[in-house]
Amino acid sequence: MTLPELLLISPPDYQTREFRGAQPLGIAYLAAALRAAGMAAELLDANLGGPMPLEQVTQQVSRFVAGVRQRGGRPAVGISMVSQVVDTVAALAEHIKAADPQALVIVGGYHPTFADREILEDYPAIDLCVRGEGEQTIVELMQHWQQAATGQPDLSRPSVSVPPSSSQSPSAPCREGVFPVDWGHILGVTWRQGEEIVVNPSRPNNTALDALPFPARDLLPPLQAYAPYADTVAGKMRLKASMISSRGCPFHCNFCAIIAFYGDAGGMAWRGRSVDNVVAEMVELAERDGASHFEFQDDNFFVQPKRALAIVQQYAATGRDFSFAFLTRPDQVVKGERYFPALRQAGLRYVSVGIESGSDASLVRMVKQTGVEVNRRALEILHNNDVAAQVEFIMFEPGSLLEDLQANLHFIEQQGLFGYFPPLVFTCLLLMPGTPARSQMEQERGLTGNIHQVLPYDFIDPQVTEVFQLLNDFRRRLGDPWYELAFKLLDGLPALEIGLQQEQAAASGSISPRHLAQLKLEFFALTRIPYQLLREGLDLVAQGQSLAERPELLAKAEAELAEVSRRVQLLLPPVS
Ligand code: B12
Ligand code: SF4
Repeated sequence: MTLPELLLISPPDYQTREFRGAQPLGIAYLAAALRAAGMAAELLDANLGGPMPLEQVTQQVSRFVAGVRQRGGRPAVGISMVSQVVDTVAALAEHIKAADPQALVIVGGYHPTFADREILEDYPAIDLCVRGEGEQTIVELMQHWQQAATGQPDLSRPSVSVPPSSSQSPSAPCREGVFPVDWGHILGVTWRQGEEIVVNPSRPNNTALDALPFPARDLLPPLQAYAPYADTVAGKMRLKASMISSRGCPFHCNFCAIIAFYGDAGGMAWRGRSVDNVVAEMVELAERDGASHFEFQDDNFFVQPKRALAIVQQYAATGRDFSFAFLTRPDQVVKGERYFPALRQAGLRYVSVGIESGSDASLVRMVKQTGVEVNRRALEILHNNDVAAQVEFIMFEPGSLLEDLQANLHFIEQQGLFGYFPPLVFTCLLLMPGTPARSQMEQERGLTGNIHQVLPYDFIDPQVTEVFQLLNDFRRRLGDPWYELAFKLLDGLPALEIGLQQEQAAASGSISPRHLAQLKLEFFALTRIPYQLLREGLDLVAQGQSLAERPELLAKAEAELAEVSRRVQLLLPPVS
């Protein structure tokens, strides 16, 4: 195996408050593919334990680049890029080029798939964009990079070159100062040829997912370094492993980037790994890494309920103790109702379910192809089967009217979600690059904006704007202390509960059940605050009052936050 010449980075995300950290599987899949092809890579997860300061990331990158140079190699750095981290990645790329102008800077993932040309136009420090799935592309890129650097013939290069999709002249060296390489034969790559940007044809979606090596998790920090799952059903903390058992989704929600991500390459929208292949990875994760909670991060794990059940039942047949969770849609929960008793029996603890709205009109506008009644049934089925629902919600969307907000809040109240954390009331449809909603707003409203940013829009109903503003003010003024306390309790309570269960088993009760019950009530008192604010704001606006003239609403929320914080401080010491 050659020495590592490539550093793959999952860059720090300073924007997303709810970002809690999990092993970044994208770069781990790339490293595994490289390893299978006889090449090595180093991985850097810059979100472990919170976003790493940029200075620290650049120090690590500088060390890597200098190390490769010392060995006489030519460094390359690959960075994952969702639309949230464009500025950070641009700064990082500039740093890399400043340290070594001939280092190769590659970006891949969602944003480069939708904004490849614009990235190369706007960020000269980035050399290449990889569109779509990256395993085969990164292998071909690194083979070609190494061959080009050493002057050896490139064996990965096809004898007949693939016709480019955009107009371009035959291969010519890259612009000055950058090591000249012709990338014209590699599918799924957008690159610079002199002053021209060349968009190579897309790489078809991988339909043989079983052939992919399992993600190279050994190159990432161990599972112990990430937040565990507090399984209060089994009364134990479990090491949690994320997994991807399938790719793509056959639906078309207009706020989702999945379709454009895989659609660019054409081919099947949804592709699943075989049951045997998924179970083999679970066994490896259990044996090598000690995982006993599996979170299936597939876009939509429940497209084939029979397959989903077969995976967990086959794994259960190995005799291992485990729990699991997955992401899906409410209509699939309803269609797959009969599978839930067996899924629960196998260890299902929670399902992340795309409820999105309590308003049928909003659901239609978001092309969700569900309905409020389906949403209600899905939550009922989960509840009846003792499976927790992780609710995905979009409180505000471009077409929201006051009545849609009323319907949303009514649904939240009816379903016992008043106080749900992370807060449903702050959620807003983001016109992210690659989403049909963004293209629709560009066409219908003539909106234009920087592709590297979420496209701003106005609500059509000015009363909705007023309510939105009130919640934004809450987040701006009180967000930091409110989130800090909420996360402290969210993380602490299940651990305390398990501690209590275990201590009771050992007949020594240093944690009082009364304290725990009080803390749970305080958590609820805390998380209700923004919901209550929305309720009061909505009622006033519906009565025709202006929220700009009601500063006491926020003052009341602030006082409640201070009061809950004070009570929590009094409760925490005896149990911490
Ligand atoms: C798990 C997950 C998370 C986790 C992240 C955990 C982690 N450490 O990775 C959490 C819950 C924290 C999260 C948060 C957010 N997420 Co998220 N998330 C996902 C999810 C469900 C799975 C990601 C995954 O592991 N995929 C599997 C791997 C194998 O695929 P991959 O990462 O895309 O990598 C492949 C290619 O993209 C490519 N590639 C990727 N990086 C690179 C780099 C190079 C150099 C190359 C060559 C190739 C390459 O090759 C890889 C292998 O084929 C995806 C949807 C999905 N199923 O993909 C959404 C998704 C990525 N998330 C999305 C969003 C919007 C967010 C948030 C902004 C949500 C929010 N508003 O808070 C935040 C952003 C945080 C952040 N900076 O990532 C969007 C991205 C859309 C966009 N335009 O960027 C997606 C697509 C969901 C969607 N339906 O739209 N997310
Ligand atoms: S069901 Fe989920 S993954 Fe599928 S298109 Fe809708 S939001 Fe995207």
